[in-house]
Amino acid sequence: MLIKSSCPSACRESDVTPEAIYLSRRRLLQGALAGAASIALPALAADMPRYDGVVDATSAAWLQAKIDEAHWQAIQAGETVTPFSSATHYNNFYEFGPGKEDPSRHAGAMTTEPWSVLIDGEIAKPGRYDLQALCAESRLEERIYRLRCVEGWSMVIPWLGIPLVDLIRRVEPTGRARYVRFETLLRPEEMAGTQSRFSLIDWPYVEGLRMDEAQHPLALMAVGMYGRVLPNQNGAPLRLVVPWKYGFKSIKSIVRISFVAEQPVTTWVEIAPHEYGFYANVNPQVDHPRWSQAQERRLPNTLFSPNVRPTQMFNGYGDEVAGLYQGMDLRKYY
Ligand SMILES: Nc1nc2c(c(=O)[nH]1)N[C@H]1C(S)=C(S)[C@@H](COP(=O)(O)O)O[C@H]1N2
Ligand SMILES: [Mo]
Repeated sequence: MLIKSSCPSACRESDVTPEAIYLSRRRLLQGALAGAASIALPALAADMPRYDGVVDATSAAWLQAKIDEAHWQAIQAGETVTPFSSATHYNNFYEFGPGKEDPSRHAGAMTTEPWSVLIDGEIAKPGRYDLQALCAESRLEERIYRLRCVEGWSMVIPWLGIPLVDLIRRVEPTGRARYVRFETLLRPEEMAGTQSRFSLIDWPYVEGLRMDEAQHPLALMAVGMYGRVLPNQNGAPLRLVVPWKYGFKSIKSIVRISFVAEQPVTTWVEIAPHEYGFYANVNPQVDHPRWSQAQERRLPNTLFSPNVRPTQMFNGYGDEVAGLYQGMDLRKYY
C-alpha cells in the first residue's frame, strides 16, 4: 500500500489515523480485561485527530459520557476493521448527492442539534422523543459488523449503539404492529441532493423491517462508530444498522419511526421493485438483474488490488437470522 505522508521526519499525532487510535485503545482495554482489572476507559473522541471532510454530529456531553461507558467487548479476531477514512469518504447518502464523495463533502451542512424522533402508530406510548431520552435507559454496545452494499462492495465497521429491540420495548407495540417504518430527515435547504431534478427518489428516504426482524438482537440503532459520535455522512445522529441485509436497509439520520400493520413502501422498492426487494437479505445465490451478487469488493481496494471475496449468505449472520425466513422462498422475497 502506498502511504502518503506530509511528515518526512517525525510523525505528528494528527498523522495517526483515527482507526489506529481506536484499535490501540481497544487493545489496551482488552489487556485490562484479561488482567481482570477495571480501568476507566479514557474518552476516545477527545484525542481523535481532525480528519478532512468529517464533521461530528455533536459535541453533546451526555453522548460523550455514554460512549465512554459503552459496553466494549473483546475485538473479534478475523476480519480487519475498514480504515476510518474509507468508512467516512466512500458513502451512500443520496440526500447529499449520488456520488460516493458527495456525503463527505456536503453532509457537514446538516444540523443535528437538537434532534428528536417522532415515534407513532400501533404503540401504547407514542410521542416525540428527544435523542438523549431515547438513549437514556440503555448502555451503548459496540458491534463490529460487515456492511454489504447491494452495489457489490463491503466494509467492516465498529458501531456503537443500542439494540433496536430495547427501543421497541420502551414504546410498547400493540398486537396490530406488524412492521416498523423508518423515515430520514428531509431538510432541502441543508440537503442539496433532495433538490436535484435528476434524483428519482420521492423524499424522504423510507425503510422498513418486519416486527420480528426489528426485534432481532443484531439490529442496532447506532449513535457512534470507531469509538466516537457518528460523522454526519454516516447518518448522524441516529441510524439503523441491519448487518444481514443490503446496506440500503440501514437508513440514516432517522426522524420518525412508525409501527404499522401493512408492509411499508420503501424507497428503493418504490423506484425499482424488480431490482430491489423489501427483504433485501444479503444472498449470493440471488443476483441483481444487472449484476452478480456472488462476490464483493472489500474496501479499500484498487484496480491492482481488487480485494474481491465471496459474499456470504445473510452476510455471514445466517446462524443467527436464518430462522426468521424459514419456509420463505428467498428468490421470491428478495
Ligand atoms: N437516508 C439515507 N439512508 C441511507 C442511504 C441514503 O442514500 N439515504 N444509503 C444507504 C446505502 S445504499 C448504504 S450502502 C448505506 C451506506 O452507509 P455508510 O455510508 O455509513 O457506509 O447507507 C444506507 N442508508
Ligand atoms: Mo448500498
